[in-house]
Amino acid sequence: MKPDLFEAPDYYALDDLLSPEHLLVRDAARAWVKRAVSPIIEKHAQEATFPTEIIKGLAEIGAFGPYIPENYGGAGLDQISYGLIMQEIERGDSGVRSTASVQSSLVMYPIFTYGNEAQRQKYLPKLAAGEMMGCFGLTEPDHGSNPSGMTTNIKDMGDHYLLNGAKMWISNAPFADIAVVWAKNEAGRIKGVIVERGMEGFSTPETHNKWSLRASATGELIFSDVKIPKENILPEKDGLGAPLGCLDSARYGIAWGAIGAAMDCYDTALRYAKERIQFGKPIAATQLQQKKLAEMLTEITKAQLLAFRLGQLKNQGKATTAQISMAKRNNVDMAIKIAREARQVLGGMGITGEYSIMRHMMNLESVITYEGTHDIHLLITGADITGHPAFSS
Ligand code: TGC
Ligand code: FAD
Repeated sequence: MKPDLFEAPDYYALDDLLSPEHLLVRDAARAWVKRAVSPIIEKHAQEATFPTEIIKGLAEIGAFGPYIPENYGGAGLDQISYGLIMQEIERGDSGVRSTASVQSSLVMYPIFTYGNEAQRQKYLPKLAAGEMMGCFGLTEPDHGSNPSGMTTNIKDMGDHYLLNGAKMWISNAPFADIAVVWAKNEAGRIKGVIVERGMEGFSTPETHNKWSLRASATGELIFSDVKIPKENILPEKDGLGAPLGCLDSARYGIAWGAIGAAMDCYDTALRYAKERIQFGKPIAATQLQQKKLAEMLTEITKAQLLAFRLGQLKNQGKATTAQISMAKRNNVDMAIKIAREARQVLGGMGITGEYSIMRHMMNLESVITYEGTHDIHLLITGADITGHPAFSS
């Protein structure tokens, strides 16, 4: 792979709106990605292996629980810093950002928000340090966009629960030490359960043959009469709103993350277009390539402003689920379109692993599907503005 010469576009001087702390956090993450992710990521993607060697570095840049308070091991940062970290990591690879998103928003967030003090003390510091890794099980083979139909269940056996069922498409599952799993109790109420590796009847087979997120480990969670101690139930919230609350946080991070992937594609295409000579001049001097590049930068700039304003609202506790959906949907769609255009700017070279663009493009096919598909986010906006949810008849 070519050396990482990335320079971030900032056409509307967004850096002027960032605090010294935001800039410090962003620049540290940016430098770490150049140093630790760019040199190794293409090989991992080609070989479909998860880069375990970066876990410690992710913890060190504060990517595990950026907004979790410091007394639980988190970085105690605000939501814009969280977004900037996700942007920089996804600039390197969406799969690496996935690992950070899952650990922070889908494992640490529910334990912090819906857990009791003993659960927070037991899990959060280790998760923040990367000494323990987690995954999040909501999706099932027959219930993806519609998680309320889940059949994974817990049965009260007096001094413990019995967990049965299966989850699929679970990021980090093959190596996670714990899983935050959503299951229905006998009353049909959705509860959060912390399942630990090693519990009898719990297995995590890996999902192979992915053409997307190849440097992220994906798997199933299978529960066959798993004995769950009562203290492993998240006590403070139940119902579908509990996992959906986690998704709000993760989707917000993706709205920023996608900008990183798009920036990397744009920057690569711009550099290539200036260097590549055809018909006696750089292709950057042709109107058609300028149209592509100018439109990419316009869309990135709009996405940056959307994410920044959403971050302000999130910091004030005012961001709604529908606003988050709009940003996730818009920014991922923007990124995937830019990846496709940028790939064309590089001609044949665009399909090789010498450049990051094709990897980003394939990764973004997962990003546009997970955490709510492109269609589902449109329907969330539609329901919000019309008052008529159109998910089911
Ligand atoms: P609906 O009737 O709308 O809501 C059910 C209950 O939940 C409440 N609620 C929320 N609460 C907190 N935060 C939110 N964001 C909430 N949204 C809704 C709601 O008020 C209601 O409460 P109550 O008390 O009235 O019961 O639910 P629905 O069944 O109609 O579904 C709505 C829909 C389709 C939008 C939802 O199910 C959905 O978002 N589906 C998409 C599923 C999804 O995003 N799955 C993601 C799985 S995790 C993942 O992909 C990780 S990828 C990780 C990585 O690698 O980065
Ligand atoms: P389906 O729900 O079957 O949807 C198929 C198509 O139908 C989509 O285009 C969808 O938009 C459309 N559709 C569905 N309902 C409607 C409707 N009412 N109206 C119109 N169109 C509709 N899940 C987890 O729980 N944890 C994870 O860590 C996790 N990681 C993932 C990692 C990867 C690489 C991938 C690919 C997925 C991951 N997921 C995870 C699962 C992901 O959230 C689901 O794939 C996603 O929610 C969509 O569910 P589905 O694949 O079952 O598609």
